[in-house]
Amino acid sequence: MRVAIVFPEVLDMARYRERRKEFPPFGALYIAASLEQAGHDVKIVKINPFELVHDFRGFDAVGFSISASATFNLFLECRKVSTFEPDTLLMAGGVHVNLFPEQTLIDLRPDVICVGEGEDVICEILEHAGDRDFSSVPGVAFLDGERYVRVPGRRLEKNIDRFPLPARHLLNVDDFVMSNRMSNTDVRMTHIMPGRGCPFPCRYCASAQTRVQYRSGDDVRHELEHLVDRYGIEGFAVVGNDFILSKTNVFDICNRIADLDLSWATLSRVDRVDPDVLAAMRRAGCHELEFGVESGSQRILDAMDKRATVDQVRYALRASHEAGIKNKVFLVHGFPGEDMASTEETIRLLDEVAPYIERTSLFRFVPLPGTYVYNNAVSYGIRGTDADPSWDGDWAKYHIHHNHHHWWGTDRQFAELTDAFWRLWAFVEERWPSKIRLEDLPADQWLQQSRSFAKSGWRRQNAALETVSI
Ligand code: B12
Ligand code: SF4
Repeated sequence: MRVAIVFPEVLDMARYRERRKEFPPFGALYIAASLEQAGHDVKIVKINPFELVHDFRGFDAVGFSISASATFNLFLECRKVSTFEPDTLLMAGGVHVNLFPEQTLIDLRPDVICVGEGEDVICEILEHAGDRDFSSVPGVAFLDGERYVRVPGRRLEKNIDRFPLPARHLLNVDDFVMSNRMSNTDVRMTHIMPGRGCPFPCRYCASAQTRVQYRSGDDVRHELEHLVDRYGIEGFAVVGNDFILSKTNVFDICNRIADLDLSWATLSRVDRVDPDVLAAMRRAGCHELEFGVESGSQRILDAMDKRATVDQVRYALRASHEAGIKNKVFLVHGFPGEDMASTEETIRLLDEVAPYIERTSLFRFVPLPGTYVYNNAVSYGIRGTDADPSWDGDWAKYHIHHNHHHWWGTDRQFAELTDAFWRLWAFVEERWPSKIRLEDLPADQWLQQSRSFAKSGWRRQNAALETVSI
């Protein structure tokens, strides 16, 4: 069958004008690879706020890969303004679908959705493209008149090594091989995903407490060899959650890739590093560790349920630096409870550990759908979620770049928070200057255009639906 998989292209918001690429859409590429392995003819189609009209005639099936809630309105608009054959099978999957299955069915009107891992499900869905009876496919959901039908019973795959490598060849090479991305070097690099899931409970993160699936060192090596042979990569960056969840897995991967002589970067929590793991990573070519530090205030770290301490931040940065690895630090400012005092604590900590930091990335807190904060919006005083009577249908506001939204607290608290953010921003900019000036950014174009697709006055409409599990 001819299948189109549609994904939302989000250019780096910090370099929107340069159309600088982010990393590739792994969800779309993994299901595309599975489809190809099953003998289907697959095309990957990008959408963005300025390119939404597509002609899908000639495709037997179209799959929407809704990788983040912030992009849901793009799909709604694309569905409305694009052309489909009357009998084209419409499917949807991805993070937003996993969080809001019924609403996706009601709003986007696909024939069927996949809730969870998609590699096997999408192939089984296509086996039923003719009869349109999906009731025997575990992991899907669909509408049957006024009934929301969920077919449970699909377990997460234990051995994800068996999934084919992401179908990168369906993208242009410059969509996934880059030379300006590896920690201020010109190393020809790409991104890989050595595992999925995270057991930690951070309250601002939509990946919290998801089952972890590891790939073996052999499988990661196999992917890297392919990337070296076919695309000439000299390095890679790890995408996903924290790399160092199982030290056994990290040693396995490091041992298997060390002789490839690649330079690489990865994410880590501050509490996961020790001298042995750092030495093994450095020997295997690790060039930069990107630590989720988030805050220098223990009160805020505890409120986030980060399960990490300020002392662990100090230790991790120093130990990594001493192991010969460069450090990048991610910061989130504005979690509920943040104020000028906690911001000052962050500034003091950064000042203290600055000798060990090469780069920083500062974000403002956004209550992402699927997070603990979002699901407990009332107790956090978070406004404007989809469960709120004032919900405006604007999913684009859950974009984490340049988001200066007033999410929680009184006007006075927000004014203090805003002052505190700019104080932290000025400190970070002075110490680790970015090449662009925040006030010059045109990212608003993306946001404004996306927000214009919000269906104002939209309300949850699924109250009348009967839910059936079969
Ligand atoms: C890589 C990544 C990115 C990359 C690439 C995004 C992309 N298009 O794939 C970049 C850097 C561009 C990015 C940007 C953003 N991201 Co991001 N990103 C991730 C990350 C780390 C991994 C995603 C991934 O590849 N997962 C692995 C794949 C295999 O899983 P998957 O996508 O769920 O796909 C599987 C199933 O869902 C299903 N499936 C998927 N599509 C389809 C389609 C069909 C038809 C079917 C049948 C099945 C199916 O099958 C797939 C294989 O099993 C996740 C965190 C995480 N660990 O999941 C955050 C995450 C998805 N991102 C998030 C956010 C907020 C964003 C941004 C909005 C941030 C921003 N800039 O403001 C943007 C939006 C970009 C976009 N285009 O969607 C949030 C989403 C939360 C939410 N509720 O919206 C997450 C969960 C981060 C977090 N921890 O909170 N992101
Ligand atoms: S922020 Fe990192 S450690 Fe925390 S839940 Fe998300 S992926 Fe896991």
